[in-house]
Amino acid sequence: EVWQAGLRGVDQDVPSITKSIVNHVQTSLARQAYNLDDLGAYQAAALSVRDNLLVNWNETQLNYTRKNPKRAYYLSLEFLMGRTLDNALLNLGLKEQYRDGIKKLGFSVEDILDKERDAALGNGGLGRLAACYLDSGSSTELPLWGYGLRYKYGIFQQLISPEGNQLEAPDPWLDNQNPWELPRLDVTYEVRFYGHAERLSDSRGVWQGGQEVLAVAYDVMIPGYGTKNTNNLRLWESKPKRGFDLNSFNAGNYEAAVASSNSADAITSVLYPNDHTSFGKELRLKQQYFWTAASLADIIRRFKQQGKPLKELPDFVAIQLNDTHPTLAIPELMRILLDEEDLNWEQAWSIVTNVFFYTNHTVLPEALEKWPVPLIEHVLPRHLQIIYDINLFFLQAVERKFPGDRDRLARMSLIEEGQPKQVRMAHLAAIGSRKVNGVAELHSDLVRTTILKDFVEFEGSSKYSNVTNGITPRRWLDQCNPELSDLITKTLKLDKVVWLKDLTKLDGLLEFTEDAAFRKEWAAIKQRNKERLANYVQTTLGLTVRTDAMFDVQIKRLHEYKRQTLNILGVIHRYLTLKGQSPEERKKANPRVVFFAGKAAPAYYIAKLTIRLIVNVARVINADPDTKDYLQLYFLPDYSVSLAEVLIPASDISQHISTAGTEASGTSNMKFCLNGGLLLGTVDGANIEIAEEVGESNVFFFGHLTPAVEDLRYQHLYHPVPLEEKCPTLHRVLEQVSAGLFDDADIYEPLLNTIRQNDYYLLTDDFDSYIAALAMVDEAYADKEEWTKKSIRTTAKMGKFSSDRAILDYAESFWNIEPIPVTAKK
Ligand code: DL6
Repeated sequence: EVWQAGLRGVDQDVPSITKSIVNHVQTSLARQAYNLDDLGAYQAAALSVRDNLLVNWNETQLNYTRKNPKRAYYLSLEFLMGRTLDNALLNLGLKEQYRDGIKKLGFSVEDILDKERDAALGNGGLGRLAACYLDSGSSTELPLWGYGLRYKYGIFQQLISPEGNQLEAPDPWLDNQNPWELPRLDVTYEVRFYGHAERLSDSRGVWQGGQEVLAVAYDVMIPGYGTKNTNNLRLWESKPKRGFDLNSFNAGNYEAAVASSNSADAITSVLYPNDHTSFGKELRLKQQYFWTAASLADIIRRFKQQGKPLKELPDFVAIQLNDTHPTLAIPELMRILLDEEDLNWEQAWSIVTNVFFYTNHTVLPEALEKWPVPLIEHVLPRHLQIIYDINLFFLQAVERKFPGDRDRLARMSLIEEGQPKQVRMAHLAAIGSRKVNGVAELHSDLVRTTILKDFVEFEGSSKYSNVTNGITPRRWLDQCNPELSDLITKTLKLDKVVWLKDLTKLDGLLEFTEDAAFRKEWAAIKQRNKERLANYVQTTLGLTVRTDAMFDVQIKRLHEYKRQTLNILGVIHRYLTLKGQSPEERKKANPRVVFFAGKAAPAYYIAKLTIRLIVNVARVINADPDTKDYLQLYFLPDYSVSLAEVLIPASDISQHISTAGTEASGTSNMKFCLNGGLLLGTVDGANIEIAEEVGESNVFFFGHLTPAVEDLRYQHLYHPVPLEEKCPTLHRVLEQVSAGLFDDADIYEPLLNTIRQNDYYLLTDDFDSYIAALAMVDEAYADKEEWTKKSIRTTAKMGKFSSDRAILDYAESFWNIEPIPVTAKK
């Protein structure tokens, strides 16, 4: 009773909020009101909001413990969360109260929101998807936890040198402390590396010696929208098991004394900044094992607290593998069940193959993970034995179904022959999982018909399915575009919570497309969002953007397959065309401002050269008095979730122009369309499903289709046609770049040669239809009323792309879990 009486909620009226912020200033930050700056005000406000989250988080976890439902766990090496304060305020429904409270204390809520650093523990789409899924898991009240790594340094900060080169600086995001995490210094596990493994019987073994490292838990609360449910994201930090080696220290050998502690700390020190490449580095392998071993130990400890036998694990636990990065969880669970729990092979394999689910996020060959056998043998000797055993039993089964088909056995083996041999992680993930899915219809078809074709033939197609990605409408509309959100609420005459939790309700906007007053409000909001972006560019770069032009945006990781190069060559084509016109002719042009943002992997030379080209073309174009009224170009450095929140609501048209069949889904395409931006794209990934929803007349498609790609590549190799014959327009553009119109002559030759020579990504095949599509966009934009109608229709038809739909699909079709709402206290 004393405890019960002591338990309190948090008062949420404005006076209580100001009191709580002041309290945190004094007691948590040990600061005084008279010298409090925006950063201090942010920290105190964040701690005050955190108090609310903690109450909900505790109730949610207690509720799970009491009801003991089946739970799902999302294992992802990346969670690209962005900022938390604004999102937490909106999800808790406390934005207005905090706005008032903060104002009463003499601060502005916008200024203090701006002080938060992004949590940038991810590279791009895969990590941001994981963050959207956590938001949706809590909002739909599913018992879903995330597991990841607490990198000390997130994705690097991107700087652009005066010459236009990308430079990288570390991202010490934890330097100002992180009010959103709860260190759980009592939740720790020991994780072993190296040492030696022995077989004790056919299936059992023992693994000893080597290095032991501690995994320490940090919990991040994930508030749901319109519910008290607040799930958990558990991030692991590596720590040495022993501080340092006292013997070496006493002998005066300080370096040796701290060596092992340094190597333990290194495991979670930095996020690998590669997107779509697998490098086979030992530290990366250690990250993957460290994280999967700690997460599994935690999941099994929680399961065991129920006192149930391990064979019931699949009735209580579903584990989603976000790409192949956590695939070591499969041999690790086998190791635990065989070596520690004494189960036989059949029992263990049956549990494993009913617990795991695998999502593939790319079919690009360079991104499919393979680990050298000698490296696994060195770092994880027992796991290599288990992988070999899994492979043996699996290939025996394949041989029984397809007797004598040796090529098939070689193709399907977990081990790729070569110097050295390599373990194919996608094969291991596929055979160790209950379900396998791609992330958009086309992509899932490609998974089934290309990289995992043999597996579909062997196991049957019902295991291989699709879940099209989604995005959370809370962050990607309500938070980033509050005016549009308010207009929608007013127009639909629905409580905001209703349509933000059932996005198909946006459909109701369709009947207003013919309402001129509504269109005027819609267009005015777009205009103000463009001014907000222009303001951002003015304050951060000191450049003046004209806001009466069409805003054309391409923001994503720099990669050849995403074809930012096609876009910049299109911009140069437009520039050269304008230059060739008389001043009178030029006046007919539709003014356009083109924005690029995105990071290149530090070692990706061609992608970095593309950035340099964009920056230098921008320098020339923006200074040219003949054209600057018709064409402006900006490369915005250091792309982040927070920058996307400013760019996306401001776009009239956005570009998603990957070579057909290469972009698994894309998710920024969904974000732009949700905010009433139209889409210019190839027939690829989720672009296709967006067009199915909004209607082909509201998107601008161009380029060759997926089935043509292989043939075209074959033609390039065996029947090349000189560029001046094949595509004279593109030839003219490349000649100007080579001649040094934008930078030193020759500097871009390596980039241009990828197009002139092999052209793997088909720029020469798609350039003319791309230019034609850009012209169609110009023509459509000239009729502003019609354009606004298209914009409204686009937003109205985006219901399918809510991440709530996607997560509920995983919950029902894969994990078999149900919503567990936090019940009101008695
Ligand atoms: O599924 C999320 C996201 C997709 O939207 C992108 O199309 C896809 O390129 C991306 N894939 C990766 C693969 N990386 N690895 N490993 O990031 O996933």
